[in-house]
Amino acid sequence: MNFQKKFLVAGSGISGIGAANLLLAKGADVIIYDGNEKLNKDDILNKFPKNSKVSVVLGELSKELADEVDLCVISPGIPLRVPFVQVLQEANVPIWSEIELAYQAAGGRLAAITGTNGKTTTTALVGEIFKNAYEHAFTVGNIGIPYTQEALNMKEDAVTVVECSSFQLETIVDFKPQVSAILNITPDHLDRHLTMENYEKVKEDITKNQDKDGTCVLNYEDDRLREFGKKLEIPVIFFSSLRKLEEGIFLDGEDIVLQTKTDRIVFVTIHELNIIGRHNYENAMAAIAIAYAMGVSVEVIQKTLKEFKAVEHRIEFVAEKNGVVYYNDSKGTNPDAAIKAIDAMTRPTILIAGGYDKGSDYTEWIEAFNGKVKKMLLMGVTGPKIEETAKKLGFTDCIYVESMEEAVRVAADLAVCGDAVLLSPACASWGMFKNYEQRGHIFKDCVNAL
Ligand code: UMA
Repeated sequence: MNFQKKFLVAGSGISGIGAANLLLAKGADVIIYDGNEKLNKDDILNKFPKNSKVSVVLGELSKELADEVDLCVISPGIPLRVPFVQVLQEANVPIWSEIELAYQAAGGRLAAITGTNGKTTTTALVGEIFKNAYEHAFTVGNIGIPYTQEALNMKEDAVTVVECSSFQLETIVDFKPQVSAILNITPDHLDRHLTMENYEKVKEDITKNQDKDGTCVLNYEDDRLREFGKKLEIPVIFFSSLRKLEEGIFLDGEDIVLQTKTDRIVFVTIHELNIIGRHNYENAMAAIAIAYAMGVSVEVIQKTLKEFKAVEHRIEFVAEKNGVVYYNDSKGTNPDAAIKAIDAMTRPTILIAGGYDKGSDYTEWIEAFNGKVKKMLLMGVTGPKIEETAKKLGFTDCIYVESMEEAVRVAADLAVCGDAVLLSPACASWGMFKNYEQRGHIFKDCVNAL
């Protein structure tokens, strides 16, 4: 692609900085735009080498500036309906996702993973398999390392796995992985995508440029994905944790088995894995299917599966204090993810929940408490909405807390030997914390300080 253009990079978070650095390295002119006028321009400029061809614009975006730029690379956290995007659209400026820019600049082969839940664990596992299989392997995307940050290091022999959020997929153009995967689709981010149909369509777009040389890995137990897979005109590998498939990857008793037209390969038994819960067996199956479709040997996949440990912030064991076990599931940012954490609990549980309002419905999550949750400590703006739903379902043991410090202190006071304390908010962290990682770290610090 031709980089001798004027690019507007929207957002000065890690994606924006990654995108701007890539463009500068290619000789482009870059304007970084951020809607937050309280940011300090020099702080942003200091992230680049001196005399870089980069300038910073904060606050409102003028029509004159929009007329000057050839292309906008947008950070995932920016919704398309904000006014400055409309100014750009009126000026006919193409808008590219940050992952589109990285894709255009990178070499080598690519696997891309999306889904409402499990995508970080699956991406991390595929990344480990690639690391064990290839000399130049990369793990990037929503997992926390911007794809643009590494794209120029990806030469023709590179093998990359990218975790894709719906936010990132919304503005792809030619993005074309060899192997794509959609793990599941349940309600999330409806404040941004507005309807389930929009959200599903954006996720399914991960396959939109793939052809018969590519493969798509899909969850057979997700009704919509099953139907989607049957209509896809590219090879599909289904996985299922609930039934044996004629062809595909599934649980056969305690074995994870791949059945092809000609072969039956037993990859691992679930007891050999270090990740627990049915959702994690699904993540392992998806990872096996992706790696197998990318051509990794059975032996390398098997070895990595046995070594791989749970990812931070996902039902992560923190500590045992006075017979009470503390788990950090800060990545439980929507009801469906939080149900998986509740399901994995084997002790009476004090639950810390609540946060930013993404427009989720909490009914199924509270129903999943199933007598296991003794008390729920609520924080953030969703507290009253959660309490209201809980009351309707007959759960009345709610206590409001103002901070994570207070939540952990109250939980420790209430817990008795044999209980679990679980941070699994069912909500995003925004508003109280920078991100779910910060929320999880603060929780762990508070627990360790008890
Ligand atoms: N901004 C605007 N206008 C807006 C909104 C934001 O100018 O309307 C600016 C902010 O002022 C800020 C910048 O945009 O300066 C932030 O950009 P960003 O929100 O895209 O954040 P990044 O730091 O670039 O991180 C992003 C992802 N964040 C989001 O999608 C919200 C990270 O995913 C991802 O790890 C990173 O790119 C690298 O790819 C986080 C996330 O919460 C973990 N993802 C969601 C999830 O997993 O559910 C989708």
